[in-house]
Amino acid sequence: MLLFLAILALLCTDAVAAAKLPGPSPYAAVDARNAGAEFDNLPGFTRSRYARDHALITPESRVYTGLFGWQETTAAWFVTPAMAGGPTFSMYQALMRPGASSGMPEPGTWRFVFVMDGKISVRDDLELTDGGGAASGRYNDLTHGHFAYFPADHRHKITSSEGASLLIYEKKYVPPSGGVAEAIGPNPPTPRFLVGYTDDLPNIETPGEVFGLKKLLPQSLEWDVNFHVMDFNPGEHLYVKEIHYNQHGLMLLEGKGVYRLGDDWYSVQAGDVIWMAPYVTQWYAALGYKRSRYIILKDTNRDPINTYAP
Ligand code: UGY
Ligand code: MN
Repeated sequence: MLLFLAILALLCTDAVAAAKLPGPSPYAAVDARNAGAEFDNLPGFTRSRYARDHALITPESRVYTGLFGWQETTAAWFVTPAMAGGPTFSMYQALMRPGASSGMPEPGTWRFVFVMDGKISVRDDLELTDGGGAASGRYNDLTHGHFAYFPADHRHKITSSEGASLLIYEKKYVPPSGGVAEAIGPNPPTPRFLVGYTDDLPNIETPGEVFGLKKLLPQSLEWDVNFHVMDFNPGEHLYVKEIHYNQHGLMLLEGKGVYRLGDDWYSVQAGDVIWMAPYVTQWYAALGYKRSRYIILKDTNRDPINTYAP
């Protein structure tokens, strides 16, 4: 009996070792299955999907175009008000070549920049030609995980001497009114130019949920938006099967998993972008072997009757 168990153990060890060999594997069926998961160059195939109340935009669907006012930069737009469900924000990737510089957003529109790759400098101590904004500063060497918020009509410049990939969100600022204005009181502050680094921020409480949460902007009422960075270990998932009025623009920064959007279920991985309209059912489960991390826009601090029926 002991001899039998010893032989069995040896066979099992050999099988595991064989499965890990770098060369052609005896487990041809397993290899074929894995190769079949690499879809990106299958002619005409894409995981992207555009629906009435959500969209999944995967990397092979990105279309690059010039960006007005920017130098040496191309952009792929992910989310815009042109979408059928009427998002009230834009979300795009800006690819800055070495020596690139930014232009300004549309009037009345704030801009939030998250550095994906490469290095940028930002400054708002430019000569002010429109009378708006306060002179404050220059920040150099912003790399992955750094972010900057530029209030509406606040003159600024983003430059990159060696090139960078940026995730950018823009939205017309909705000032406080009604009950929010009353809560803030007279002479309300306005959102300010700020620069930060994601992993410098503490995780905040998420009662009833398991994921790690960082909010990149202050939570005070002058801000009409926040950006959440959410971390899940493999196997962790949203407990709430969320339905809410807020819209979302999400980029999966790390990991992979399954996203439920409405009645559809999607396999997603780092690099994928998701747009969620108000009220779309949403749920995520992280899978694979590494942490999932995503960044997500959430409109906040405003009565929806002001934001959606102005
Ligand atoms: O805050 C949120 O609405 C967030 N938990 N939603 C999401 O992750 N889909
Ligand atoms: Mn949500």
